[in-house]
Amino acid sequence: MSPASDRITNFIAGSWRPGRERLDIVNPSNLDELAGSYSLAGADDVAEAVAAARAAQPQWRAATVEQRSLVLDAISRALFDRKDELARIAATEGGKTIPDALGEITRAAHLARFFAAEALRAPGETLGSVRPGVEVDVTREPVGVIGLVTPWNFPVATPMWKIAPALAFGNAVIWKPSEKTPGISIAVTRLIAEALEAHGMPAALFNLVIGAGPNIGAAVVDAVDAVSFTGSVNTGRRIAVRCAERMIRVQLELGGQNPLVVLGDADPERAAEIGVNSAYFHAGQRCTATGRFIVEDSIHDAFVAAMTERMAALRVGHALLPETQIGPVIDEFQLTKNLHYIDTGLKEGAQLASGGGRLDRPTRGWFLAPTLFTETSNAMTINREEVFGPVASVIRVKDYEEALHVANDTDYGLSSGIITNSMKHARHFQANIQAGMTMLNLPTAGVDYHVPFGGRKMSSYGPREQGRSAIEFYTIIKTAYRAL
Ligand code: UN1
Repeated sequence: MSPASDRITNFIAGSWRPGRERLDIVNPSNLDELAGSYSLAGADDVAEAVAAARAAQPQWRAATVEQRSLVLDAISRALFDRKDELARIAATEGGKTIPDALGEITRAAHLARFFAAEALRAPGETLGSVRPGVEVDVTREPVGVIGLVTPWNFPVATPMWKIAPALAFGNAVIWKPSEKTPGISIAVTRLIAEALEAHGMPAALFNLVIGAGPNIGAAVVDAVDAVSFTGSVNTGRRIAVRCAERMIRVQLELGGQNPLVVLGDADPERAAEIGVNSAYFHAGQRCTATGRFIVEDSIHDAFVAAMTERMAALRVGHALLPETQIGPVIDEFQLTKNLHYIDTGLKEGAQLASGGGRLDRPTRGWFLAPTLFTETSNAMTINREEVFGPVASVIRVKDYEEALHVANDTDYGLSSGIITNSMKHARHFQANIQAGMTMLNLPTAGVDYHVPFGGRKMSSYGPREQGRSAIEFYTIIKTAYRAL
């Protein structure tokens, strides 16, 4: 049940297969070290995976809710039991610090446990009819074979908040993770396949195909019954168009340009502590990270001073060293993109308050200094687009009303936040911010696993993920009328 060699990468129709093209992953904390050697699936692998998943799904659909719950519970336990081994893989290939990786894997284990319980709540209701002698049942059925296309930045938790409800509600899965994090995807697939087989279920219910979006991702989207995607707006839009053409359901979680408002009554030290976590932890590679600090004039200088002091003390380095707080960005593509945004910020007139360039460390890695711009306007490119790196800006505003206006003046609407002690402003902000999630005196990033996750505007499309909302996407309603 385990891949015999490094290069046996894809899990298709219940068995591990070698792919075609070789895929080498370099450790982003040390470019002289290979994190692993893998291989990419081909489009015919996807076709075979979907056929096998389709053939296996009726048995899973017919399983009792307890059987499904037990499989989810076994996945949860395996994640808890193997968290150290998994964290090391995630840190080595993805540049996450070990505490970050452990936090993510623990979150994934809790997600699987949450859906182990949800699987038991046979959803549905019986209603009276408007016609005498008739009853109506509203029941939920699995959708079929779900394609999950997931990113590298949360390579365990984001997939698990799709995989767990997909399986809990009786679907089969084709998983196309980012080809930047194959090692952790293989490790997670192995434990899912083991959990299925240990409970007498076909491992072909769960398939892993590793490859790039344009060929493998597209082949998945063209063959499954529904697609849940987390990633960029451009890719998401292409997937949504294709799903609309095929008239299958689609759920997208895309980017953010998340605002964190700091009002004048806040404690600058507390605001900076929240701000540093919000913008820079995990090298800012979170769709929920703060990109824009929208700061009232009266606290602006004190806030910037507290931020830069804390930023100077941040320990950026090799992800596996215990003292490291912030690891490298994932790869050269991402680093180049981040540096390009920094350059654009400077060209458009922003001032650098901290960071701004690459860092040298004892190992060669993609280390970027946490970067803070000041004197920025909301019209600048760095404040309109999602940077997806350790880069954030301060926008100075005169009062709360202007802060709210600037916060909402964006194409995105994923997360948001405000730091204040004013009940009046806090309540007004939470009621009027155009975002899917909003935080009071908390970082914009860092969410619970048992409540809905998602955004508005260009940040999300389709029903919410996580919590009790997840059932909307992963089941389809049937209305059954009965004359007695
Ligand atoms: C978080 O902020 O805790 O890609 C999670 C992302 C999201 C997860 C954010 N899917 O950053």
